[in-house]
Amino acid sequence: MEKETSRLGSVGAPRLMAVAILAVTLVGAGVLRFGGLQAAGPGVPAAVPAQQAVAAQQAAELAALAPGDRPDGCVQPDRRIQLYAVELPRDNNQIRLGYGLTPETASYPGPLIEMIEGECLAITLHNDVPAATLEALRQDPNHPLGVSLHTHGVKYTPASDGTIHTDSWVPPGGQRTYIWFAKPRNASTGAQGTAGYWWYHDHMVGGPHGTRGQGTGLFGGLVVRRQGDIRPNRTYVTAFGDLQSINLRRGAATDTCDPANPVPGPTCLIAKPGERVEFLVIGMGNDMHTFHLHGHSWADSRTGMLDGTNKALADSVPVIDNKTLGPGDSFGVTVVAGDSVGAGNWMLHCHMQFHSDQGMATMLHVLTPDGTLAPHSADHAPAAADATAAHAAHQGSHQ
Ligand SMILES: [Cu+2]
Repeated sequence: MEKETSRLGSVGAPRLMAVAILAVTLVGAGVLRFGGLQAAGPGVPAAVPAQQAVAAQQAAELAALAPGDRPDGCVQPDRRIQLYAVELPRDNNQIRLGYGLTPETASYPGPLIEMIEGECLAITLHNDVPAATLEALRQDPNHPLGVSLHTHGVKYTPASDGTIHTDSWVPPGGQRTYIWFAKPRNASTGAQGTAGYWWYHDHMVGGPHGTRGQGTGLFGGLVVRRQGDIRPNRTYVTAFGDLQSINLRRGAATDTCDPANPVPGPTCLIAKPGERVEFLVIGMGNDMHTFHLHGHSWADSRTGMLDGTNKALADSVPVIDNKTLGPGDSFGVTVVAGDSVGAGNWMLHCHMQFHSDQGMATMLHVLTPDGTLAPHSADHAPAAADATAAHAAHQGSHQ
């Protein structure tokens, strides 16, 4: 408990620097990546000319954007990152795509993008997905082949909408810059700002709504924070989707932690006792779900943990351990891992019972002091093969 107290005691002071946060994303794994131009450091002289050329090209590209391509209040992007859409290895012969800050680090879900209110972000999307793959995913032979980047929650103009009807998509081999503005709250006008938990996704692959893009992996989480928000130690994105999936996986495939040497990632949700663990929960596809986590509860707030000792505030925000999620919804959940209960394996699942029965379940592993998983005996979910069979049976009942 001593460790936890000191950790929590230190969070009262704002941790965000006044400068725009770097292109740092913390993807479930807690891995820090530096995106965009910052990635290539001055210690690599050979890369500098190329880097300068890219910077010059991007500066020209941004300068060419009409003023109307920037939302009101976003004078210049404070920060820019590169985002790559790529094809990933198949999963049970299913095509998998992913976004990454580099082509090599693409994943599903894609990188967590963090913004702070007031910040303007330029994201250059590169379409590295082979045309043949996009063709295989196409639902209508007349639909153009391309990918896009569409987001929720923040401000953008039609040029950054990422849809076919605004012609803001990217053909194979192409690139396009999207501009997002995390507009701050304005108490005098009543504008509520953009702080909160959002998601981004393709809106192009397959057909005009990007249904096949999301369904094959082109999605990720977006968090807009405020100065002074209590920062998490780790963030995991959990997208609940069709086929009883969490991040497009179900059953045993949702949890591949090595008990002796667990490596955090989309299929290995781990935390040390006392860490603030943030889940960005996304509803994809067509079904309703619920997000339920055993042994933990959270304040159902807009931007995470509540700060301070304001009783009226604390009492106005419900504390819950289960939350309903519809298609397109997103919210955030921040818990103190193992609070009062220590190391253990805590089920995280959809509480629509037939969904969890069919494999919509994984675990938050609160680690032992030696960094391993606490022992647990029975499997929490059916094997993937069983889940597939159960799913097939369920889908059959819907035909
Ligand atoms: Cu569900």
